[in-house]
Amino acid sequence: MRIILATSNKGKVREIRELFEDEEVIPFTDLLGPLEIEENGDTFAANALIKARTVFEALHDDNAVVVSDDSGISVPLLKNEPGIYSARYAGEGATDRQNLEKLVRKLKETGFVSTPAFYTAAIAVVGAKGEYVVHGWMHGSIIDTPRGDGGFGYDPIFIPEGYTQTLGELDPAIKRELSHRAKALALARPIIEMLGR
Ligand code: ITT
Repeated sequence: MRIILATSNKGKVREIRELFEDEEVIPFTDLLGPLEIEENGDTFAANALIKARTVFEALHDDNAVVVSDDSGISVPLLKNEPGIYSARYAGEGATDRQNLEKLVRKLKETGFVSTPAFYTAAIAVVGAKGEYVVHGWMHGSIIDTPRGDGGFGYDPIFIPEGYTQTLGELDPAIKRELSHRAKALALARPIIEMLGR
């Protein structure tokens, strides 16, 4: 089955490919080139739908099944910041490192060295036969000192529940099993298969 991914984030593309290793996974940019997508929704689900719909409409192919991922990290101590603003926490066009550094700075301001946090992923699946959104979560904590360079984004400061190492340090197989993305994609799989038939 062919899955078109509505994302430009290389970390997401890598992880989704690993989780769908028996399927053909194509980033939309390979087919359409760069596309301006305005993520102006106020939830992960709304933004995931905006991305998948925009790519589906641009493809003009009723057989296409488009999958998007809108995700982020939320820290209850910081009123659930950065949440849906995770990719632009340090400003529009900020790098993963700049966003992570801002979160470390905010955590340090509270005086805590560690605090609970969770990742959310909303996965939208859009095809000619319908539109669906599912979610997955991964709970754990963030720390004030990045460790390891595995994963992407906020992974060097995120320790999943039940572990002592960050996702930057842990074997990627552990993230593949536990992650918000893996959980949402497990729910999305039968939907993708149904829409792709
Ligand atoms: P697309 O919209 O093109 O998919 P994006 O990076 O802009 O790419 P989002 O708007 O969904 O995607 O922002 C997600 C941000 O949340 C991302 O930039 C990371 O900083 C963070 N994030 C999401 N999942 C993550 C993960 O598994 N590990 C680390 N950081 C993650």
